[in-house]
Amino acid sequence: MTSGKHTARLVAAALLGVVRWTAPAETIELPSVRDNTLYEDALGGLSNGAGEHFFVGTTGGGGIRRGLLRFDLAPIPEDARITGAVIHLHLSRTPLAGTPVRFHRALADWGEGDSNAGDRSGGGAPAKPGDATWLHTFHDAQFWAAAGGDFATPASGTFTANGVGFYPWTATPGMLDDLQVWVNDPSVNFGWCMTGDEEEVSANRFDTRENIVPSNRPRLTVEYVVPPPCPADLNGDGRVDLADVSAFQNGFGISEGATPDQGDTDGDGDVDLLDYRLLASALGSTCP
Ligand SMILES: [Ca+2]
Ligand SMILES: [Ca+2]
Ligand SMILES: [Ca+2]
Repeated sequence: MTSGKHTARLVAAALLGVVRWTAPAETIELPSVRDNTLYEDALGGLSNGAGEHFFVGTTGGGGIRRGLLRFDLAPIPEDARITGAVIHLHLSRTPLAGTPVRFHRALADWGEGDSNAGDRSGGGAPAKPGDATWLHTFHDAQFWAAAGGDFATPASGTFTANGVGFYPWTATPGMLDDLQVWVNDPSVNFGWCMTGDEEEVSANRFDTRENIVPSNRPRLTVEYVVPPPCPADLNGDGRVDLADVSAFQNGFGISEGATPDQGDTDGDGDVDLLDYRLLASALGSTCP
């Protein structure tokens, strides 16, 4: 492999978050902790915080619906590297197959009050205190910067709904980025705002965490690895010093299967100058 290709592979691996630390990947399953629907409404008076469904798309009457969905990632260590995720949703009613469902990173906190639209949930119910609405993050005193919710564009991931059923959607790289940001800084985890086709009749009805059937409720499985506590301390004596540099020199050039004690400080399986950069930046420090 030429050094140019080698470097390109390293950069690609870093971008993809590919890691091969000796610690095995952990998998955790998390339930939705909050979900709601933004019902297009100039008065911001509709919500469905406690209802059994949320909506994404456009109703037969032309009203836009956007879903809000949040998972609490606190069980995952803040220094974990997210390596994969699957979001599990149950679609329980749809006007047609083949509609897009987009996940956007929500940019403001939002609430879930006691409103419950029951069987007529497509139309929403009068918003209750603390509910998210088309205008409010928390009804009736706190507002989105923009009507219809504050969320990042373009979407982090787009999928296609093809009729009623269970959807295990494998998180896209953009969604893994969202999860990584939220794990590193829980204060900005406002979950995803989900949008659909806002031009055609397309309102997909998904089941919420309040759904009477537990297996229909949204959940997220996340795979992650936790880095060794002090990756530059190659010999494990609690300090990063010249003895570690010496160990690195011995391992330098290993192209695959390297372990941390051989100098693979970044966990990608080889021992190269990227590992030395991490070692050099920690030189002289003691481990926590
Ligand atoms: Ca809810
Ligand atoms: Ca050491
Ligand atoms: Ca390496």
